[in-house]
Amino acid sequence: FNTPVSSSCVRVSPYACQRRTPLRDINRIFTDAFDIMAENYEFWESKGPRVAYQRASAVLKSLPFPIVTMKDVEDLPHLREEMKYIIEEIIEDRKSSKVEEVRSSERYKSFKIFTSIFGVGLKTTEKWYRMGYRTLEDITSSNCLKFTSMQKHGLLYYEDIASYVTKKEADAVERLIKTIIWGFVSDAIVTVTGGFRRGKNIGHDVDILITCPQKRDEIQILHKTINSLKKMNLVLFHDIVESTFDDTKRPSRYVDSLDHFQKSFLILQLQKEEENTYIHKPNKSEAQRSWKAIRVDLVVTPYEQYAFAILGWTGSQQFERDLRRFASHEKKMMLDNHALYDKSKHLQCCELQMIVYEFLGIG
Ligand code: TTP
Ligand code: MN
Ligand code: MN
Ligand code: MN
Repeated sequence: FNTPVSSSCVRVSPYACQRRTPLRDINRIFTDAFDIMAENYEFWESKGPRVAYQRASAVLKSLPFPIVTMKDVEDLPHLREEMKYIIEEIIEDRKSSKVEEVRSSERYKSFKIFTSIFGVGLKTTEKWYRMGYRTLEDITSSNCLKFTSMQKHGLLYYEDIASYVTKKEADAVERLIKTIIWGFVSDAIVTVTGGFRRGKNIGHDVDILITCPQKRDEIQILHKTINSLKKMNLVLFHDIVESTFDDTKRPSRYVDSLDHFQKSFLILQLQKEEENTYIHKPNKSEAQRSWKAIRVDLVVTPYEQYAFAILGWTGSQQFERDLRRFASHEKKMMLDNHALYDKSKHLQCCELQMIVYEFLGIG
């Protein structure tokens, strides 16, 4: 037996990067509720409340004990009164009326579907919703909507992409990409990041970071890799974004800003190794195919920025946000996916993210 952990002996840091968060979330009933609230605020583009709910959800995800009474949450950071009210409702009748109202609202349901289409963001979703579209069928059967190439492919492989990528499939993608890249740069470093690096066994895509010690060798890797994948007929869609990194510029102060690495958002065709690769019950067309469409992000970085890129691409979103907030508020430094900046000093060449942690004083 494990010693039961109670709320009275747990101190929770206000920074996600100073907390240990178990993979299995024992307070899922509460965190799901908060995640829905956060998502809904995101759909309304209300950044403040969205971040507040994400932060509160992350606090609850780190708890080593299940919430049973209001006493369990009274000393926790980032929990606002309205959030405590939701917790109270759930403790009392297993659900919150406020959250159920959101979950069943037409707007939330449509936004959830539209934003889950690869290539469709909030702007497009809002436009479609304003035009009166509500379901996926409304979108696919419309004759007056124009789609980008990304969206066309997102709709074409919607079911595959909406079903989760399993760890096994991620491993297969990793092997494939490594074999190709090592064929032309034998000392390239290839690392799976994102949710899988955090130990999750499912994800919505496979995030892969690539670098090599030989300076400037990395520049051709992405194009060569995609050409090889194309020759093998494995590319269903690709979109290459070239690097926009400018080392004369300071990092963005904005903690949620994106990075400037060269990258590609792909849909690859992966041969099914076994029958049961779907978490959900596969529909007819999926079941008939011998392959599954998988979303893959490939990111190429200069060698001296690799540690920061790995750190930034591992997530979770809340961990990254708090790591940056911690660096700036507690250490007066700036951290982004490219470097850690100490005012004028420019720290790079870190081989390991541990060095970054050490520098920030995080255990
Ligand atoms: P995601 O792949 O969106 O998320 P995830 O891997 O944590 O979860 P999922 O299973 O749903 O895929 O992003 C991975 C991390 O990469 C996330 O912490 C945000 C970060 N990221 C950047 O740093 N820069 C970028 O340009 C993008 C797109 C993501
Ligand atoms: Mn991911
Ligand atoms: Mn994601
Ligand atoms: Mn990704």
